[in-house]
Amino acid sequence: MSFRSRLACALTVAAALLPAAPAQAEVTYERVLNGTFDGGSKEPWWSSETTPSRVEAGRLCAEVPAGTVNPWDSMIGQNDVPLENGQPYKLVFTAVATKDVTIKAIAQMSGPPHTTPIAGGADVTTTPRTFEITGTSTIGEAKSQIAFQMGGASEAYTLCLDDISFTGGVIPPGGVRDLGSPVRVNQLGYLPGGPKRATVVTTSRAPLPWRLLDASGRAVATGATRVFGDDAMSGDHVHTADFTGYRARGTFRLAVGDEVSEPFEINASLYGKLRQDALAYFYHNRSGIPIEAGHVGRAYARPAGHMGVAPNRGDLDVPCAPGACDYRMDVRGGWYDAGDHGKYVVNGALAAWQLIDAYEQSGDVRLAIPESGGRLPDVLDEARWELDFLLRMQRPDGMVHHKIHDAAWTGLPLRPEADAQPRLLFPVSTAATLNVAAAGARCHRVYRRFDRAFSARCLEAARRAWKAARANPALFAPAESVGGGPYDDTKVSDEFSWAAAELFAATGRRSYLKAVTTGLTTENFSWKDTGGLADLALARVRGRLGPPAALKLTGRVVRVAERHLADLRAQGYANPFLPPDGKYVWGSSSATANTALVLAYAYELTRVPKYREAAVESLDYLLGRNALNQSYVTGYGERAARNQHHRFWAHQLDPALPYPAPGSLAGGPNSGLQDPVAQRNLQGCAPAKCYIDDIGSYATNEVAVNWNSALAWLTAFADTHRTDPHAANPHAANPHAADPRSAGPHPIDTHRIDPHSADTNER
Ligand code: 9MR
Ligand code: 9MR
Repeated sequence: MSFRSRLACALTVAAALLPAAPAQAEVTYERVLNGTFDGGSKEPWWSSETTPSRVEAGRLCAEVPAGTVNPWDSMIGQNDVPLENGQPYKLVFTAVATKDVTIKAIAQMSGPPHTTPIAGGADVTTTPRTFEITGTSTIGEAKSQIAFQMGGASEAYTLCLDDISFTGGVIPPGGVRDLGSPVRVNQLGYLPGGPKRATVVTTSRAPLPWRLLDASGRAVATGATRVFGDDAMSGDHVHTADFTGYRARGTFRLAVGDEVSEPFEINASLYGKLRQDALAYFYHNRSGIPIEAGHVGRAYARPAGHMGVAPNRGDLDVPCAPGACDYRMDVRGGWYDAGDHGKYVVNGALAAWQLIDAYEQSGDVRLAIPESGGRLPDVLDEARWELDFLLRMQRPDGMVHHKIHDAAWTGLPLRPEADAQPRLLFPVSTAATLNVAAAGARCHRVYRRFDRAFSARCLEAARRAWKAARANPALFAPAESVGGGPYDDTKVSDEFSWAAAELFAATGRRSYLKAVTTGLTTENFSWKDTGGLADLALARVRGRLGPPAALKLTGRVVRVAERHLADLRAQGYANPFLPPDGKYVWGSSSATANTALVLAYAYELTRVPKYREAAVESLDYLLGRNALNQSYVTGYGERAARNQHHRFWAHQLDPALPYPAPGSLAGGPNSGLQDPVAQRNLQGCAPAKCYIDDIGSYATNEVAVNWNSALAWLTAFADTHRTDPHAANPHAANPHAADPRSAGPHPIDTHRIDPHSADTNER
């Protein structure tokens, strides 16, 4: 029932922008979602509290009670169905019941006065019949309701509905979107010593003049666009404008004809704050510790979540899910995965790994966290919060539990400390165990110089995990999951390989190196595919590989980077992520950031400037130079996401709650449209446009630890490579610098550098 509130939708139908309504619609728009119940889900259909319903054999079946009075006392319905005044509609459905009954099928206003422009009766029998009800709407309401009314029955019966379709209207689903200026820029800005390009949406087949305007509106540079042509992922015809040569600081806009971009900065310290905010995300989302106003400000402060204070059941003594095991574990702490309150080892380990790797790559940066100023660098303090949790998920035999989350899905909004659901520990898995082996080994190598005891614990856990995974190589987390995400994965050769590479990097033992069977490919890496991380782990200890193997490794990274560079250049919006099947994935923003990370690695290994430039230019896409003129990062850019799917940062649903904290990366366009808000509003979207800034769209607009770790990594890289590449980095004095085949001394090999000296920021 509470879908009413959950599906609050940000897009309003912009009637004024529509072409004059034709007498007859030229396209038939389906207005209901999930009318066939084929996937087994009933979302977003609801039924009255009196009328329990479920999906059964691909139909929605409801128990209609006896003894209610009004037709609307027993209903099945769907909300947020648009009605346009003057347009004809057709409601079609198949129904069957356990006895002959007459029900009402209607399209109506969902609130008072419940105007009902379309209504009809249906004589339902014990054999399925298909009904068709037509009518013309007399109201224009973007959020009307389809309902089947069964109240007033004298005897209880079961009613089943299937193949429900409601067609009509001329406004495309989701309305006409206002995408703002066709001149698309990085809305945060550009580094003086970095690439500066914009993308212009235009039908023009000839170059157009552009003007770079300073804060007073004066043109400080001019040039002509380059006609790019049709951009496949967005469906836009675009030009690019290149003002890389302009290096002065300030606030600017780019103008093409009368069209002016959002404002942006040219500034060398551009990424300093974002780098910190992207990392602050992790403290904000810690479980098991109060989030203090002193660190985050009053709006974001909250009591500790899941520490056993009612109504929380707490993570201090969590039982196994039925059948999983017969013990309880203390699995407090860690970070919440995303908008939900689950804690998942595979994703958590990847995010912790990425923060540690960011530290190795870019050094430390000051964070507003309770541990700041202690013996660990701040970034490692934050990663340790998760590492401690990961170690708690390990059993004495070395195997690691896959995840811990609520027994049933909770609704939104919900503060962590108010989550009353029982928490459950799910079975151990090979993948989770190997993730702990990998993260544990990395922890050992990087934390050793700061905290030997902790580092030793990490290595011991990693070795124990490795042995346990070898003994149990095929324990897989299932794809079905209630109350939390599945993070299912049935191919673990890649996890074995990554863990082996990290264990080699940590210990230098060749037997681990022999177990590395995967390398970096153009598919990069994700929580599910960690094969490429083996190469990234080895790259950090290249000096230990010996020149031939080091050379081969560089070759692999460069080959993959070349492909990403080509993909970036082949796209009008300069995104290094180009899915081979043309479909944007769940969390595509992180795919962009992690693809850029590979470009950054190629730069570190070769010092060839084009890789650094491409990595930095990738940030343009995330920060507004894209098909939707959308910054996917909260608080950064005039048109920044601010309604990400999050149970506490749920301002869109409850004004007393805060917006997502600045520096939070939205999942981004996702061709899959797996949530009702995306389905309602984005039907037929071009891949790069399948995104909506609505809290209900978890498939396009959630946040997640593994996505923010990617943003943190990339912004730290951009921040430390802000100026001229060969002057900026203290390690750039490599005589073989520009030679990609060079296996000479290299900063990426941490055995040769002091991580602190890589820090060009404060500390
Ligand atoms: O809030 C959940 C989000 O974190 C997950 O990524 C998503 C997919 O598993 O599911 C969200 O929860 C929804 C659930 O799947 C179905 N009922 C509505 C829940 C809240 O929108
Ligand atoms: O990031 C995950 C994505 O790769 C999967 O396709 C999707 C569906 O299983 O789940 C995503 O992870 C979500 C997790 O299941 C629950 N917490 C929120 C995560 C981000 O949406």
